[in-house]
Amino acid sequence: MRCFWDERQRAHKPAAEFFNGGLHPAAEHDGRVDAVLASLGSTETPVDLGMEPVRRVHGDDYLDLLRDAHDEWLAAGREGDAFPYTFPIVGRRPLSLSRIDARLGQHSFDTSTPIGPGTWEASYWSVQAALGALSAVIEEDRTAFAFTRPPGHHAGRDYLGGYSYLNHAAIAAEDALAAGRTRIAILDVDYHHGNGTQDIFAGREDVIFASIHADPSTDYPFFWGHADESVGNILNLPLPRGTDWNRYEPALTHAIDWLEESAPDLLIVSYGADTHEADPISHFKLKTSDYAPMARRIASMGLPTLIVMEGGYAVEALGDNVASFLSGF
Ligand code: SP5
Ligand code: ZN
Repeated sequence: MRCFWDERQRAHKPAAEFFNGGLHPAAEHDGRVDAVLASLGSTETPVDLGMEPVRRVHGDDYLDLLRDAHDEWLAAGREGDAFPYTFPIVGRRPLSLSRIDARLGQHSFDTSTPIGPGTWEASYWSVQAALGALSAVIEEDRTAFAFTRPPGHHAGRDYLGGYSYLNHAAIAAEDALAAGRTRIAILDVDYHHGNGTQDIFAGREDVIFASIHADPSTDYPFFWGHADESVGNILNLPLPRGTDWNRYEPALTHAIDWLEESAPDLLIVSYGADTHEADPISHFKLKTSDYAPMARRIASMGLPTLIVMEGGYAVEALGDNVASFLSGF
C-alpha cells in the first residue's frame, strides 16, 4: 500500500498537556512517529497542493491564529508552548478580540492542544500527506494510507482540541468532492468521538459520517458523540469502557451497513489505534490481531479508501497495530 508522510510533520513537539489539574507529558509525541514509521517501511513525500483545500474547511481567522499564535505568544513575553486559559461559554456573543489569550480561548475547546513553534508547519504537511494519499486513491482507484500527525478529527471549522489542529479527513472529503466524487463516507474508528468532523459535516447530504467510540458520558470529548446526535448524515455508536472485539464487531457492521445505504463512491477512514488494550489514555480492549479483521470488514465495502491516522498512544504496540490494520486491506 502507498503510504504518505513528510518529515516536516515532526516539527510539532508539544512538551506537556494540561488535564486533571496538572501538566502531564504530551501523549501525542515524537515516539509515535518513530513507531509508526518503523512499521511502514517506505513512505512517499507529498507534493505541496497549497492552501486552497484547507480553506474549503477552515475559517480564515482560525488559520491566521494557528499560523501566528506562537509568534504572538513570544511577543507577549511568554515561553514554551502557547496554551489557552479563558474560554467563551455557550452563548457568549461573538467578539473580535486581538489579545493572544482571548484568541486562543475563542478557538480552543481544551487545554491539551498547545501551539508550539512548529505546530503550523507540521499540521500543514500533515494535510498535504492526506491530500497526497487521496490523489493516489483517486488516480489508482484503490487504498492508500496517510500518516497524518498531529491528528485531525477533533478539529472543527474554527477550533482546535484533542491534539488536532487541521481536520485531514474533512479536508480530504471536500477535495474528493471538488475532484468529482459525489458522496463521501467517513468512518471514524478512533477511541474518541470525531467531534470536529461531525461539526463540519452535520446536515450535509454529500458527506455521511459514522463514528464508533467510547461513550462520551464517561470519556473525552464529553460534549459530543452521544447516540442521540445521530440525525440525518450522522451516526454515533458509543460503546462502554472495556469493549473488546466481540462487542466492537457488531457496531462496526452496523456502521458499515448504515454507510452503504447512502451508496458512497469514496471512503475515508479515521483510524485511531487508541482502542488498543494497552493504550495509556483509553479503556477499550482490542488486541493487535483484531485490527486485521477490522480492516478486512471495512475493505469488504469495495470502495476506494483513504486511511488517515488519528490517535494511538501505546507506543510499544503502535507500529504493530498500524501494520495489522493496513494488512487487512
Ligand atoms: C486524536 C486523539 O486521540 N485525541 C485524544 C485527546 C484526548 N485528550 C484527553 C486528555 C485527558 C486524558 N485523561 C487521561 C487519564 C490518564 N490516566
Ligand atoms: Zn483518540
